[in-house]
Amino acid sequence: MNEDRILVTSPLLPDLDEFHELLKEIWESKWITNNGKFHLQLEKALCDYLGVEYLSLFTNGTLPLITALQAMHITGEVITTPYSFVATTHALWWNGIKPVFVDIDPSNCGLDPDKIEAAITPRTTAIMPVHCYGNPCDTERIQAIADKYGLKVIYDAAHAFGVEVNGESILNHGDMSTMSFHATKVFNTAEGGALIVKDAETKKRVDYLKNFGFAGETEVVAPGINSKMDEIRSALGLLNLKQVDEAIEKRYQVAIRYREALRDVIGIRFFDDLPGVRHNYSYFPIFVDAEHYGMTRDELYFKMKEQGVLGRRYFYPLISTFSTYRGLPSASPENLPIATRIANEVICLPMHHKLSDEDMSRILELIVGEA
Ligand code: T4K
Repeated sequence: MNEDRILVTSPLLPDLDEFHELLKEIWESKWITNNGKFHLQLEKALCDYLGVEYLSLFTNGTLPLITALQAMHITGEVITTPYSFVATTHALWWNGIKPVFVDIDPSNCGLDPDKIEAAITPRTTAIMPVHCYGNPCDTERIQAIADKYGLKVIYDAAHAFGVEVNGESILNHGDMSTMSFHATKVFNTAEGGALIVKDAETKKRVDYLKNFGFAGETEVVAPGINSKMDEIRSALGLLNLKQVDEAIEKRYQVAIRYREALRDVIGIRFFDDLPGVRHNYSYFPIFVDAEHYGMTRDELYFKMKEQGVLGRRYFYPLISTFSTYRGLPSASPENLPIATRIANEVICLPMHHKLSDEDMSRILELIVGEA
């Protein structure tokens, strides 16, 4: 492995001795999964940190999506975005639900509320938007449409750890929100995730569903799955939570430097902070307009790659172009012109708490020609 490579991200890891201490406790207790002490502590700590009332931990960020749909008995068609990680749409497919792709708003890369109503049919039961890169969707307009047509809203908030709008957690919008705590996320438990719900009754149901549907030693109330977070990952989460604010602050400093250096580069677009939003700087996407920049996105991407700077083209190709989905009427590029263009323009630059000034100079030199 080339030690000089700069990767798109680097996982937040706690002090190994501190982790050892918690591992010792786990070893001594001989309780390593199924609603253990650290699992309960992490659920509580995350509720406090995120400003939500009911959160259920999961083993990854995909199973809460699948479980949310199960918990609300969603069927038929669900309106969603093609501009996301495949897990968003796969969760629908695994529930036998037909995804209906709607185009995105270039100002936040989330579902475009102006285009949702035209996609609603008598079979539509829900909307599943994504707070892409942690940019908040237009939750008010999406909710107004959902209320008008009696639809549920499930936010895939995998990127939105700690994001707030006017001091309020973004996770309190819609009927449910899901999170990913994968190694590549701002906050991680190696693999992990969560489902945020609105009331104690629903949390109870979700907790049954993630434990095979067991509501007691001998009673199974639903066809559940196994998606319980174990004690080792929960302990990792508790330690990472203590340092996540510092990591977000470091990411913010990276974002500032990128923005300063790229502001006047013709043909490169990026996001600025939105008023009233506490961002988490989970990703730093740039969008390359080949005509004005003088190089295509892929030319820049591979030039960076050759030099050991491994950005990622999140989210290219669009989910709607994958073989499972491309036959759907809503998957046609004509239906998704903005998402299609943006997927061909995007590079997520390296963004993490360990990025050094030298790393950033190297990255920027490749894009701007100066450090
Ligand atoms: N919804 C949305 C909107 C999502 O973005 C995701 C996941 C999900 C749902 C599903 O959540 P999970 O079930 O995954 O919890 C990565 C992640 O695996 C995935 O979690 C994430 N989104 C997606 C956007 O990115 P890959 O295939 O790009 O990962 P990989 O292995 O290429 O890693 C990316 C870079 O991260 C590597 O270049 C190096 C670095 N890295 C990675 C790992 C795993 C490390 O430095 N250390 C590590 O341990 O999908």
